[in-house]
Amino acid sequence: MAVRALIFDVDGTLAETEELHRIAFNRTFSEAGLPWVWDRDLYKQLLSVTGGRERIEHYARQVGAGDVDAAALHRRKTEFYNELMVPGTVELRPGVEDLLNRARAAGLDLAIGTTTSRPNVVGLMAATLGEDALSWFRSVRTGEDTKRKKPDPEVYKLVLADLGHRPEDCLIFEDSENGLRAARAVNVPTIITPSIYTGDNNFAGADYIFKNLDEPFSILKFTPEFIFGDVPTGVRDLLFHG
Ligand code: XBP
Ligand code: MG
Repeated sequence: MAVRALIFDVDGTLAETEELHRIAFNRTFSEAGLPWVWDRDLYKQLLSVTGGRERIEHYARQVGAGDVDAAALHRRKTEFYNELMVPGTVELRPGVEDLLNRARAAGLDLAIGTTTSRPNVVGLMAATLGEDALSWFRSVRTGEDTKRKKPDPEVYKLVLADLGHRPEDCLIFEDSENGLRAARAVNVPTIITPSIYTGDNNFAGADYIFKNLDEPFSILKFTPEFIFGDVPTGVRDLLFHG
């Protein structure tokens, strides 16, 4: 397996950002005078709807408040999110920065394929790796670039078209079932690192499941039929120092 590109999901994969999203949503609702509070249990359910605006629309329909301006609420939420996204607030998940640096040193292409809004990616990069880190990524495709959100594979199709590599020469890193479905739809080998809200997702079909990218053999077997294949040397050398 000649790995040529690493493609990363953002929320839950690069960093545990969903709590910050949840706080930003709640601040938005409070400022707007809406009696909505998304606690962790409710947010876990709502995360099955990808895309913050779509999530607001979905919830508004659920509670019979279909007349809210979801787009305006989502714009404000993105502002709150990036006010919160300052250095020290969020850390990259274990092993992520090290992997990015080793992949760059090995001459691999890096890419991002995410449902989240572009300002959130810019903010996360600046708050964790520094302003110029976004330039490490040859392709950055976000929620604004797609009509359909994960599990639709549109975002990963855009990334693959940007990169020009064969799907089998890439690796996708994801944290959720929706993300895995999108990745499998474009036939790219997928590494799952479950996140705080996705631990009980169905990851059947993932090529590898790791607790974190720096713990190669703390394999969490989520479904009986998940048979952990041996990590090919090429992948292990790339991901886990051989
Ligand atoms: C996760 C999502 C996003 C975030 C909120 O994206 O589904 O909607 O929850 O961000 P990823 P927005 O594909 O990175 O896991 O409010 O900007 O959508
Ligand atoms: Mg994710």
